[in-house]
Amino acid sequence: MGDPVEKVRNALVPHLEELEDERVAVVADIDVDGLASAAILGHVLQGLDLDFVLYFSPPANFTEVVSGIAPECDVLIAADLGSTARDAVQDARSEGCRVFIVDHHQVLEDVRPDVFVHDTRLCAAELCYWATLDLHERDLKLLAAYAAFTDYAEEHSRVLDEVLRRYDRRKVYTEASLLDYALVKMDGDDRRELALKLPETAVPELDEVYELAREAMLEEHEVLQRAREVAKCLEEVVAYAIMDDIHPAMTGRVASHVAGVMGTPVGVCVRRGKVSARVVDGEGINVAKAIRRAAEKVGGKGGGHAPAAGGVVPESRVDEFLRLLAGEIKRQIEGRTSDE
Ligand SMILES: [Mn+2]
Repeated sequence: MGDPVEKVRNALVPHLEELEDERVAVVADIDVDGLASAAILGHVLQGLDLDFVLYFSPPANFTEVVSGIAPECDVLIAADLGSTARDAVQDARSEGCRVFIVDHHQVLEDVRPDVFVHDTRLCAAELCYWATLDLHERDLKLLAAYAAFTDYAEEHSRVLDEVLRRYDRRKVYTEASLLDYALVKMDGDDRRELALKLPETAVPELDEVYELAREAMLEEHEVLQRAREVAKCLEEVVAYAIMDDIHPAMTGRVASHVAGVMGTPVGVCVRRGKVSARVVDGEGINVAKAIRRAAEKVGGKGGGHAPAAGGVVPESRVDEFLRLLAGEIKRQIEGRTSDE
């Protein structure tokens, strides 16, 4: 596969440099990876003196958000999104919009953007970082490093490596975590404002980040306490909590927490038919694959990364889905054991 950094280095530069009067829209995911991607792309587009707007969308709303934006722009850049959105990309292109995608999610269908910067080994912000490197007027490594950490994309990250040689890891991880929590309490306007500030302003200087992070941490504390009370176990391999009233950004945190508390390799949180799953201990388990197979059997769908994935299933069939999922995980574990 080659070195991912060399593969994407400056890949976006010629495509951005040839833009002049085009209206550019950046659509990024709502987590730190999306925020840092938007911050890096925003910095570059500003430097090129282009007309651009930053938008944020969770993956589940991407198609809808794109259909609203596409008529208003000439170039659409999807960051940390898009790899699984064939129809949205097609629709935008048929509106006369050129589509650039910078993403690290697994490609399951034939998406055909005009420009595709893709590698599953680096987080999207790091792909944005390397793909625009020669256009940076400031050092943006720290932003990409925050995302590599919060997206669990540390293994192949070159920016995180370089940043940790320069700074103590407590600084890097604390700032990344503060952003991660604060984002839970932010709306689209807050995120846009923050993404535009970040290339110029250090996280410790951002009062709003501390205030919102504290609110989110308190909420998480309360949610995890309740999760422990409702958590149940299936086949000794999956722990799950069904919590319909929590903030959507809390589901991944609940999933890993219940697994840790119950001592299972996989944790799941279900919120109104939306599923989040995390592998906490179980090398070789592919929870994205397990979710996809179990969800399809109950008329839902799913996907993501091997250690962290999500899906949507009909609310009336959640119990059935969870049993199927536990069966899939169990099969994966047993398959692996028999290979050894
Ligand atoms: Mn990401």
